[in-house]
Amino acid sequence: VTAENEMKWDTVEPSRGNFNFGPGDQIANQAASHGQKLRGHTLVWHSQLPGWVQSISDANTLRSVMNNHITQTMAHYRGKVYAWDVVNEAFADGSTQHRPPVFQNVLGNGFIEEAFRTARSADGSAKLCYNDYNIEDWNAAKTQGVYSMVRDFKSRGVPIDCVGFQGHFGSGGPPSSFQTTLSNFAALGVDVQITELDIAGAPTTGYTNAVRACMNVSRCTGITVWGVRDTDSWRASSTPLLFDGNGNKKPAYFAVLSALGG
Ligand code: 9MR
Repeated sequence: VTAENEMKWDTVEPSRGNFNFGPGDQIANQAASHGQKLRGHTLVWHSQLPGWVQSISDANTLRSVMNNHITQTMAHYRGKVYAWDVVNEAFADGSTQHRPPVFQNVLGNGFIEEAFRTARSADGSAKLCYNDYNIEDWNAAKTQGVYSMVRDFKSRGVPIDCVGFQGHFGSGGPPSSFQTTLSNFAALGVDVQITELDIAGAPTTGYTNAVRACMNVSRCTGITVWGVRDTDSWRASSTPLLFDGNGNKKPAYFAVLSALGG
């Protein structure tokens, strides 16, 4: 289970030092009472970031605000969240570079490393993941940028345990190189997961290909769909999920079940 919005910065720390874990706790409690594993989403992200953080221009202030947010949030969910998206979507589209605002602009290239180091100190048991979209195609610049970062982190002992591939696909499903991408990242010594899967029109072939790519890579340790019913999806008009608006199983549901081995 992943909280779609309830563990994001704007909900968790709407003003400096005032933490609101109520909405996230509801999800955590629901997951715990059903024996479901919980992913934490997300600690450091440029979006759904409150204005008071976006307007910080002093590096020392932003560094301490970022580290405090990570530390307090991970401490609250210690033992409940098995894996955290420590940093989400930090790379710019079509590029090997980080996107500018606000962490990169104010803290520079080292902010991702700092976030992961802080996260390891805050919770030594949770898996620490980098999560992004449009990094499924091995030939994309953004994929190569993230790959270089993970390789660098592993070579220097910066703590990172997993990479999340969001998997928001068009009707064609995953790119043909997706399995290659997953296995190349896994070979660096991290787990890989599909973290936010949805496919426009929910084609059975696209879902089957996404599940197979993960099943074929031994370090691919999870597949999460980004919502249950089409009507609740962030892209509802694309009907991208496994259940329709009435909660009925769609053909893609049965395709996924069969790709998982029944
Ligand atoms: O599904 C989320 C939607 O309800 C929010 O309005 C939106 C706001 O940014 O975020 C959506 O979730 C995003 C996720 O947190 C990160 N990857 C992309 C997801 C879809 O936009």
